[in-house]
Amino acid sequence: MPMQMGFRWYGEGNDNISLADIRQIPGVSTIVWALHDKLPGQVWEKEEIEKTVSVIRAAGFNADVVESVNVHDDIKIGLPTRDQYIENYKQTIRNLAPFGVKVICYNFMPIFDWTRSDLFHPVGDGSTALFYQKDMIQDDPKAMAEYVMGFTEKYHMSFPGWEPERMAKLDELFEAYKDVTKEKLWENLRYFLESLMPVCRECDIRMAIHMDDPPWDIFGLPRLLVDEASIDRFLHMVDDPYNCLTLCSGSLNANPENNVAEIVKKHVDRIAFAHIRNVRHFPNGDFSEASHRDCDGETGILAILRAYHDGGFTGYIRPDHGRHLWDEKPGRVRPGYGLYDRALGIMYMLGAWDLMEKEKEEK
Ligand code: CS2
Ligand code: MN
Repeated sequence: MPMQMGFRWYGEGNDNISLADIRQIPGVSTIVWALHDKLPGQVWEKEEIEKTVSVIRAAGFNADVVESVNVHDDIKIGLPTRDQYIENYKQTIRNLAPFGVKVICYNFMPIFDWTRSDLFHPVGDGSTALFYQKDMIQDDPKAMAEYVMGFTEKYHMSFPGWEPERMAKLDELFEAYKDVTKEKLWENLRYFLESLMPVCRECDIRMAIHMDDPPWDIFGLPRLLVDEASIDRFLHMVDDPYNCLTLCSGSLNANPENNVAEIVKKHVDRIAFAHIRNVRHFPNGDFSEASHRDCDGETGILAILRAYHDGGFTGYIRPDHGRHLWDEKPGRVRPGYGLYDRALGIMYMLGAWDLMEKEKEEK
């Protein structure tokens, strides 16, 4: 089974990009999807799943990867109510299985998903990209949340992990997390995964945790999946072939100390889903997202692709955030998820991959 190329799609009426557009990108087999109107903790019903999957299949793709089934805060906090939410999560896994879903991507970040200070920062060539200005993300989560939520309101888009229902209760959420130390959060993650593993085995669905983005504590909230040591810890903690990673190169390499290619070499068997994103670092700790071309950032895209290839990777891979190009202005594109740069990224990845395959055949 070769590696399979995916493309994240937000669904009909929720994404300016159509499946017909995606069909024209060479080599894409898999649509990475989700039911974006579901709140964390709700069961995904079979009829709802069927609706989206049938649209994806009719366009000639498989729907093997879901990103994400988001985890309810009560599970992360470790409240007694978590057991009901874990039961709901199991039911969602069971409901996804008959539709051929093989991988569920999720994250275990308290309160916020990816965090940036600017969603449309000039890259220098006329395009824009997501940007992180370190001194703007220090101690005031409200300012950052208002910026992101202001954007979502203005352009009528909501971002997964930034549900307005949750963001409206920021004070309460911070209060609820106040005693959740890093060790508690690890314990709560273990509890969650150990409960799910039997169902995952029965359904042949791998749980694939996404790296924390950025990979350090923000606003006093602990973050777990941040480097090689924490990834080792995670995989040992629940040492099960169904407990896997979504290895996001750009999230990890926001810390330039993280050598992503080395981590791929070490854990290729436990990576169910590869996110390829390139990052450009600035000396003051700021970073910008970049094109997938190796020399446009410092993440080591070619070394990473080589590590997947030579490691015999047979999982799913997708371009992660790209820049916004040409007519992709605010309001016309989901930040990080335009059509053009991700399509270019795919061609870059497949170019490198095809060449490595050729070299292997000739040997
Ligand atoms: C992001 C995240 O890096 C990424 O892929 O866009 O929002 C990611 O989808 C979630 O953290 C996964 O749960
Ligand atoms: Mn990612």
